[in-house]
Amino acid sequence: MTQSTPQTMGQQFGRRSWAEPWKIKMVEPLRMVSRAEREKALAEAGYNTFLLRSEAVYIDLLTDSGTSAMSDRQWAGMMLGDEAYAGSRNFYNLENAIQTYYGYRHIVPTHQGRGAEHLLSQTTIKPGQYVPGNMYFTTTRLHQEMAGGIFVDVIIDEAHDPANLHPFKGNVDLGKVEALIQEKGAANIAYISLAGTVNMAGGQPVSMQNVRELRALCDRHGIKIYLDATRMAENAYFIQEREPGYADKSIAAIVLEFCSYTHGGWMSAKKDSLVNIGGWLAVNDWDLFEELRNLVVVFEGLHTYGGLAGRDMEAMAIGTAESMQDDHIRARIGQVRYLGQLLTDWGIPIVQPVGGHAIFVDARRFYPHIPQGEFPAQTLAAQLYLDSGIRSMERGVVSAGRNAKTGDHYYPKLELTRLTIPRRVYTQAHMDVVAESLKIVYDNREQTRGLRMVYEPKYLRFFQARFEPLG
Ligand code: PLI
Repeated sequence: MTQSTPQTMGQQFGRRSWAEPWKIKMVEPLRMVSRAEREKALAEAGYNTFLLRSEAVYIDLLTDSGTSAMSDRQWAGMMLGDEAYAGSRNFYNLENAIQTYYGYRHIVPTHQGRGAEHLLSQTTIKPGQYVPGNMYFTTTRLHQEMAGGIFVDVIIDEAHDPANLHPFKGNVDLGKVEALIQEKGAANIAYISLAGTVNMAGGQPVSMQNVRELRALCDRHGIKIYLDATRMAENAYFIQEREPGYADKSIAAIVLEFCSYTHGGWMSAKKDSLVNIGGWLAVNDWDLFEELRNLVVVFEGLHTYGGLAGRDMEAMAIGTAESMQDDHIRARIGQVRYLGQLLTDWGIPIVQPVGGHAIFVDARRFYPHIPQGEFPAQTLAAQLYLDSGIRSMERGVVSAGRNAKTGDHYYPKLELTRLTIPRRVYTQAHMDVVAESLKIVYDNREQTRGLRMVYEPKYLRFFQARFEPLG
């Protein structure tokens, strides 16, 4: 798969730059927002960056979801949309791309990742069953719980320590899975919910050895593994870089091998696959596919469009192929690391090693004087916006939500503020601005006070909760 490009030639000649394998053809102007405007906008948004209007944002690092710049080829694909209600040719192109790059047999398109999570949860979880996963993700766990499942975190302990330098902090602790099987019985485990690069742990990867061993363990007990493949191409980069035997394998070959150890997977194509909307669910088992294909028409749309326009499926098919190009991933992770290195050099506490899609600032160490109940990571996101109009996101106690049974806050060990880098959107100079602003906020940390939550929605509260400053 690796073609001879300036990137790979650069490697041969000993150059180290991760420079992007593309140039810019169209630009979208950014607006600088004044301090007075930022103060007003933040207060109106209840100190929640999700509630800011994007017009009030200068550099938007809220998420890498649906925020990618599409390529000229993807835009050309949009013009080839076959908007037939049934049997659109774009669906077959998408099906072919998923079968080629992820290796799964039967494909169901969905409008985005959580649509797929909904269908998978409803068809595979019986109420009261356990769903072990390598750390929770917000929408994933909620859909599992709404289907009656009980999420159990089986990620290795190192993942909960922001300073631990384990190269595969997304790995499943096989001992924890074994213990759960012994305690609850294999029949009471719905499936293993495995994520490639673990978002909430800081974009941390899973090794090939780990998934291989997990599969062997699951086979002994007849348990299925379903993969959240949302950032699996990024996971493959870390395997290529860090795992013995994979340095000469392409990203595409690594993804294919990894997926072969799982029974199916789902995707928020808004991340790796470089589109603004779209997702899918794919399984190898025909009977499960039959159920999914039936259920998708209830919630998403016919099984050949799943809530998407034909043009969206075409852009997704093309984006899937582009996401597997070695040069693309190298530049993608290179940019994230560039920002991470600046912050590390300036002594700002971030999750190490730097992961795939974002820099996660360790808000506990950033604001040691703000207790977790006063939302240090939410506070940091608010302060960064106030300083420069840069939008980030809380990934701590607010995102973790409440235990559905007891009603108590979950208090995760990780209290993080995420600076998420959209794909192919911002430049190295933008990364410099982000680092400079964070440094100013860090220098002023001692004067900063926390927040109080004044409105809390029932589901996924981080999206719409409102806060007021303390003190
Ligand atoms: O936002 P969706 O519904 O397309 O996908 C949900 C979803 C599933 N899995 C993982 C690992 C995600 O990161 C994810 C969505 N993530 C968002 C929106 C994010 O900002 O990270």
